[in-house]
Amino acid sequence: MADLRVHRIVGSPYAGRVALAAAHKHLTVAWVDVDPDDRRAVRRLSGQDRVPVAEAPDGGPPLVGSMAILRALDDHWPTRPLWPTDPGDAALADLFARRFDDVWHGPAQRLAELLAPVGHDRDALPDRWRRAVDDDAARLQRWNDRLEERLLDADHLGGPTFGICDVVAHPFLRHGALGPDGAPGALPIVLHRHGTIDRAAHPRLHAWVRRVEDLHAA
Ligand SMILES: N[C@@H](CCC(=O)N[C@@H](CS)C(=O)NCC(=O)O)C(=O)O
Repeated sequence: MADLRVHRIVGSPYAGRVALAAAHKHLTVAWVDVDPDDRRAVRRLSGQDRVPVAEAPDGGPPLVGSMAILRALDDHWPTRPLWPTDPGDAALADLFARRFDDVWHGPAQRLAELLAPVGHDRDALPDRWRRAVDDDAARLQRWNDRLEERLLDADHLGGPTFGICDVVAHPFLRHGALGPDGAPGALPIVLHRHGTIDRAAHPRLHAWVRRVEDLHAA
């Protein structure tokens, strides 16, 4: 029997966070694949439509959203922790995790909403929206530059060891280095084309994507 039962949409980076954390902790997950167009079972289980949703390991109410699931994983299986043990470092890691979705996923989601309807052809957009695309693409590249700087003196985004910052960021950033990789939807395409992590421009970030990928595959 698996350690954890998680409802997900296949290819979702939020479910990817749970998969990565489980791999790190050597836990097994029974995945329940949700049809994006039919959320009735998720609603019955959790009272809302979004996934991932995990059935709580202690028999409590279901855990809704990647961060709630990751926190519960760390509480229930503290070996190979995700959050740093030092409270100050843990607070900074929390801040990173909470802000990541705003500063990184935000621009990528806006790009996906603008570009998917025109087949990812920026030039098919009116002037004003082309400028918005260029601004958000530049934002993603600036964040890649910052993360590259972060890795100048650390192997992982939160410090010397693998942890929650890597878990939060990797499922999104991996597409910048590895391509859409068969994941459905517009987001992976956008992350690949506009959040590109080029080996020459971002060598440390590129190597970090590979390192974390290998951990997941192990
Ligand atoms: N903040 C949530 C976001 C989850 C999320 O947006 N999930 C998407 C699938 S990738 C979803 O279920 N969207 C449903 C909707 O937008 O109605 C998390 O960290 O898990």
